[in-house]
Amino acid sequence: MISTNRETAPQPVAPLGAAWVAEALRLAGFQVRFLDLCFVRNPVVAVEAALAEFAPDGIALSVRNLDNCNFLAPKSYLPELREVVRAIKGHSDARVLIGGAGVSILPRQVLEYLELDYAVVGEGERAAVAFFGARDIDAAGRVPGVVRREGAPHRHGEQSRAQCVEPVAPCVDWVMPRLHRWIDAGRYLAREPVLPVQGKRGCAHRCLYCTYRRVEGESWRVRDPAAVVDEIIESMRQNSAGEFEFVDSIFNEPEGYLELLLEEVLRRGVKARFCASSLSPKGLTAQQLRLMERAGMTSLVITPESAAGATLAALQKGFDEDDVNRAAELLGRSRLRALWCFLVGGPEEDEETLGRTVAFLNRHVGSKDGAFITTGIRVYPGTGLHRLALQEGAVRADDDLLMPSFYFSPKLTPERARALLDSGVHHGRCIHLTDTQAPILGTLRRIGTAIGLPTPFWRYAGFAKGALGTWRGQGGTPVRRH
Ligand code: B12
Ligand code: SF4
Repeated sequence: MISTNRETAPQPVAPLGAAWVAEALRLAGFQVRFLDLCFVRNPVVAVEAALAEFAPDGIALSVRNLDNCNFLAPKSYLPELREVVRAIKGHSDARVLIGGAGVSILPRQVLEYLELDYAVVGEGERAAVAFFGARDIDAAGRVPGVVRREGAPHRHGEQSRAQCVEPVAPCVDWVMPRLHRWIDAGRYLAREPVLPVQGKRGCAHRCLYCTYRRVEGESWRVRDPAAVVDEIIESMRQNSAGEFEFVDSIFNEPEGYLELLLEEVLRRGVKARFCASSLSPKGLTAQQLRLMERAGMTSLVITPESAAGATLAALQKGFDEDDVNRAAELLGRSRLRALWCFLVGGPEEDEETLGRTVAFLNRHVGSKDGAFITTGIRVYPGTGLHRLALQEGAVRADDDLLMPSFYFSPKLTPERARALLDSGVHHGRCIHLTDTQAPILGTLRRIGTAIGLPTPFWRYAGFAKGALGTWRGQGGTPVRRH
């Protein structure tokens, strides 16, 4: 298993998905070696050395990110990945399978670009076991969830699976990912003392721009809370981790699950800190926030994306301005630190709607909180946003969208949006996506971790602004491809 992700901004993230698939392969009886490319100096050299040492029969490539989704400073990770794939092909005849979130979103395009034959869409545990266990490459290519590149070897007359991009059958029998077995968790913990944990997969909503359903599936599938807590306790012991981030698509859905999970944390007396990478404003209650505090949650990321009704409706978020304001009132009265995420420049965004978001930022992002601003929205095939972007001429019909393409409302410009935010928001608690890519932040994170600064690190954004002074400006110009 090769985890190919080398991005370290906004922070290096432990390869939980790759570890999960590796563990499933191990439990199925394969002898598995894990190569994490995140911190290696030269990925091609590292891969060649590992191939020489281990000589695998099968190679699983995990690709989390395709690009940085940054309209103002876009960067694709695929050219570097292609070098890695070429090194693999040059040194090994092993059966290769590629998977991961990035691959699940654009499987055919990724296969074409990398000149690989087989990819998995969605969860990898079952598909990888079946693929590597298949008696021949023909049978491997027919495993549910596996997508085949056009022209890849297959039996005469058999229907090509290149068009079949349905996610693999739901993973009902969850295994435990056991990060400690696969990665050097200490290297991640030295940069931010938090490890990821996933309590559920899927999302039943259909927001206009979103790809998560492609990666995780279209319905909620929750893990037994006891198993999630077992994993946390084991990770505290094995990795010496004290804080965990729930990376579920939405932490407070489906209804009732967060209560079961956090009650289990309390029942087992787990003394850890927790945060969550995505909460919906919809249906949030004061009781839930109190339970989160009691269970050890100290911060959360909440993702309204806009505070204006018209933009929320156009993004098909399934909640309105009142829901956002009500959630803000509740969070404002709690001890939890909230990072409010906004996508600026969505459909229907204009000076009026952005003005409502600016007013929200001034009113509700208090001294314990922060706001994270992303300008422009990455367009992916098959989404409602793609259809809209085609109608409005924001992307060309022949663009396969593998290289980053973005939507930005025709009623505003990114420069004007930034000017409105800079002049309208009366505090320094807004973090822009481009700011998080400043290399100096890596050093600040390491220092923060070494001296034991309390998390979340985004709370120090105001202090880091000086260090960012020289960096800002390098990534301020939007890139329009069409
Ligand atoms: C939580 C999250 C974050 C958190 C991570 C917190 C943490 N402590 O880990 C934060 C906010 C930090 C973050 C940052 C970024 N993220 Co993010 N993130 C996610 C999210 C919501 C969940 C990721 C996760 O951990 N899932 C849980 C694990 C278990 O699932 P998994 O990795 O997908 O693995 C499963 C399958 O993919 C598959 N699989 C994985 N590997 C393999 C290998 C093989 C061979 C096979 C067969 C299968 C397989 O099986 C696994 C188990 O079922 C996803 C969206 C999503 N729903 O997937 C986006 C997502 C992965 N992020 C994305 C991006 C772009 C980023 C950033 C680059 C954004 C930025 N510019 O800052 C950074 C990069 C950070 C980095 N260093 O890599 C994109 C990637 C797509 C793309 N366009 O490239 C996604 C898909 C969101 C999106 N826009 O659609 N992210
Ligand atoms: S944006 Fe969030 S709520 Fe909407 S479909 Fe995606 S994961 Fe679900």
